[in-house]
Amino acid sequence: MTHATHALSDEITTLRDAAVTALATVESLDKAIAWERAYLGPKGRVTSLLRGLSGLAAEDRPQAGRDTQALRAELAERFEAVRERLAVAARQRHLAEDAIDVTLPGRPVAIGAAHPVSRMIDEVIEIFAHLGFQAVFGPEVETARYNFDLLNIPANHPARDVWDTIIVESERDDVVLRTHTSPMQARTMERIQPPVRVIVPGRSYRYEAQDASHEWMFTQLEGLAVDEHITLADLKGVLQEMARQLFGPRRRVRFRCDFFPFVEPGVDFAVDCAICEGAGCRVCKQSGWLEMGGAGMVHPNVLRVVGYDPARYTGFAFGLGIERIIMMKYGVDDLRAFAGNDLRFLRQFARAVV
Ligand code: FA5
Repeated sequence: MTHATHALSDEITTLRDAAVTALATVESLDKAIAWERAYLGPKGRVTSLLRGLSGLAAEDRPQAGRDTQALRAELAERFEAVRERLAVAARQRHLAEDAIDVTLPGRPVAIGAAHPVSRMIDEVIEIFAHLGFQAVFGPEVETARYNFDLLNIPANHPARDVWDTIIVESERDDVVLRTHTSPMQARTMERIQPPVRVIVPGRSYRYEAQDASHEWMFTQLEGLAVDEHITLADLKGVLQEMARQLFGPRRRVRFRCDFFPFVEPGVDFAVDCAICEGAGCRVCKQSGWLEMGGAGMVHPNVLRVVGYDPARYTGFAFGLGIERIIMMKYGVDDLRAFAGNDLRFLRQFARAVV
């Protein structure tokens, strides 16, 4: 063995040790490939060694060639083993990360919920359905004829001022946003003959300053029943039943005289406060009663203009504020919250709609 082959064999041993040590620390596929490039690639250290063999004496070359090729083969084999191990580990990690743990609770999905006003409309529709009333809906943009004239409120009559009306700009000067749901009284009676039993939930608009109990847009519930022999006692019974269903079994209804041009007699009605059982509290402002709306026996003129015979038919009508019901039921003290779009308020009523 010549001096040159000795030196080469040392170099092979050193290179082998370095390569094996470096490979032992490789922990990722990227690093393994970098290692392969450093030792076995075209510019790698083993390749350079092979190239250097041409400088050896001819008799030394075959052995040196075999040794270097053996080193190359060994390192390639070791690299392949490491690469395979890392590839398997990476695949398993991937699988584990992607795996679905079916025992985990699902991620909550944000779905909408019905607005408290919509929910209360559904609730009253249900209550009145059991009392034989059908829900009907009418236009929010109305003519003065339905909003006023057919309700026994002629033009220039001072009673018109009671409803601060928002007038809709149009070619005609008699288009308004309905100030109440009462225009549906005439619209319904024009369409059908008695017996009539309808409720009308819907938005109403008034040119009104906003405060804790007034909005320019609010929701009313109208009720209308026309038949032979209907009396004020029927009105009271229906409203009392509604109050019981909404606020609890012991509720009572109070009527006091009031004036609305389309009823005679007219009343305002209140329900005794469910929160304090009539003793007086913050919600009923210490009165024991909660004002709900107006009502009365349908005025003969209102029956007459739609072609009903007031000598044969009588009826009752009522109108109340839906927001007001919700305020009483849940102790909400500011009506502006309903159209305020504050999710913290709305979420208190949210029951997921599925
Ligand atoms: C009326 O609107 C009559 N149409 C009710 C009626 C119908 C009487 C049938 C007789 C027969 P009034 O203006 O009082 O009446 O309104 C009735 C209810 O609507 C009020 O008690 C209140 O609960 C609600 N309401 C009226 N104005 C507003 C407002 N600006 N904001 C919120 N709620 C209101």
